[in-house]
Amino acid sequence: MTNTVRQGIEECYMYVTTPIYYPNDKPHLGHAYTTILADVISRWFSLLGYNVYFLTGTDEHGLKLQREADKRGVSTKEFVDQMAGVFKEYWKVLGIGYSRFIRTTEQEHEEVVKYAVSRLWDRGYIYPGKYKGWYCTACEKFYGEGEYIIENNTPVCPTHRRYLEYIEEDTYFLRLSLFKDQVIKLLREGSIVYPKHFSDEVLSKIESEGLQDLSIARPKSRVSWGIELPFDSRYVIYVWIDALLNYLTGLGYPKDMNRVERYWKNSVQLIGKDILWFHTAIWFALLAMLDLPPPNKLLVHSYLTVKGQKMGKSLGNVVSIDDMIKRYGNPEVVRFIIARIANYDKDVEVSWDVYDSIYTGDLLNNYGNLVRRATTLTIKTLNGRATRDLDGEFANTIDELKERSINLYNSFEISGAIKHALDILHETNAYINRREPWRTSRPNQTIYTVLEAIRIASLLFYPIMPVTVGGILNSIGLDRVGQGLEQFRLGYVDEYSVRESPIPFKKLQ
Ligand code: ME8
Repeated sequence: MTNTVRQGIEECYMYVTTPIYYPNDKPHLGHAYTTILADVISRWFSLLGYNVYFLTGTDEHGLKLQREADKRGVSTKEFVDQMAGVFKEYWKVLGIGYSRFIRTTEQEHEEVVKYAVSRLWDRGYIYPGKYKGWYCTACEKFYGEGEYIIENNTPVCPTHRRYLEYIEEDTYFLRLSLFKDQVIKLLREGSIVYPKHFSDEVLSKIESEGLQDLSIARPKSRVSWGIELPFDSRYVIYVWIDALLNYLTGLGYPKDMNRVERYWKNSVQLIGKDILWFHTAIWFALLAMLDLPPPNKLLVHSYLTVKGQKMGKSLGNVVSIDDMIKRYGNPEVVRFIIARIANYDKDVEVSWDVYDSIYTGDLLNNYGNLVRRATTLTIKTLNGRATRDLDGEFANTIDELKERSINLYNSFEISGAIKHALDILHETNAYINRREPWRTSRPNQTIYTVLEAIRIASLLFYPIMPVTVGGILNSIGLDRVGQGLEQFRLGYVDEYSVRESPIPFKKLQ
């Protein structure tokens, strides 16, 4: 990936997406988790010079929204309009720099869904039939035998722990079964799904249960809030088919296929593991039916948990984004903590103790103190000016950590990338202690090298805390962050002009 950047940045396009969230309530820390990771990835590749298009939004159709609006006594349209605004507000506070916020109730999207479904119908991928089964409204999903739990002799949703509803109705099916071998091939041979064990999980499910045709229509008598099925007005389209297609609407499908192709080739889709099946078995098949390749990368992360249970509205154990912002007084600290704890493989338990120690250890004592120490030293011993004179030996140590961090960023391992950036700061603190620049009459080399190390670590933090890092760089005389890898070279800056000694992070109350 690094090489591609060097070859010519005008060629590099990237498409980053988050799931579109159900706006039945305000977003919680679980939604922020995926959205912050996606934003950091977007900002990282933009920093390298990629042309990144970042899509997020809200999934506004289906029974879940219809029922929630009924409960609150407002029309569904009014409700989703209001809630989409709430999501945008949160993302603004958290500095989420999306390129487009898509809503599935937009006319453009409705047209795309009708177009795509008509195409599937014309090609014979859809046929009428009857469906019987147990349905979870919270998941908007039918559960087959063996997939649900039994409590009091009644099927219960394994995710939401609530009773399933028995539904028997006429519907239309999508011939997913036709694409079974193709999906298996993509999962087995491709390196689309990361981490890989998630694709193995889907593979073994398909191998043991097959890939069943999917019911994709809901009678309006039961679900009225949805996009009408183009060839039978008694039905609306299943919310998941509607929702998945948002990723194509976001790029201008089908009107601007050049643009779709340009970005889709290098698409990076982030999801939580709860919606893995939809984004592999169903999504890959749906794309194939429309003659489109699967995404380039599907990044799947595990859950934020509270007492071992997935955090979620249905379980009533959500940690609020507001509480976290209030605690640290800076939304960018929330971004840092989330990026620092992020884990694709394992669930992460929410813990204020861990969060506090990240804040105090990494930001206040490590980063903040080093910046203060270095700037004070520059002002006291060099009148605020340090000129290029790199200590080659120490620069090598920093270089190695920097390369590791960049490589991890390029493979989407954000928390690992942060760890190496923090190591740069640790090493630099130790280097100052060893060199004691205040004791020598010629401290320029040490101080210049220290400022370079701070600059490199700051660049590595830039996608996570753009405003805070921008302020820190400013205080050492650097006005703007450039694009491309060249700026990551040690010795890149001619001269530092330190104006002030900032206090970027304050002690916790
Ligand atoms: O599933 N830990 O929307 P949704 C980690 N509309 N991530 C979490 C989380 C947790 N405890 N809770 C939520 C939907 N998330 C559909 C998606 S896409 C075409 C349609 C995050 O509001 C995580 O990204 O239920 C998860 O996949 C997503 O929110 C589910 O959001």
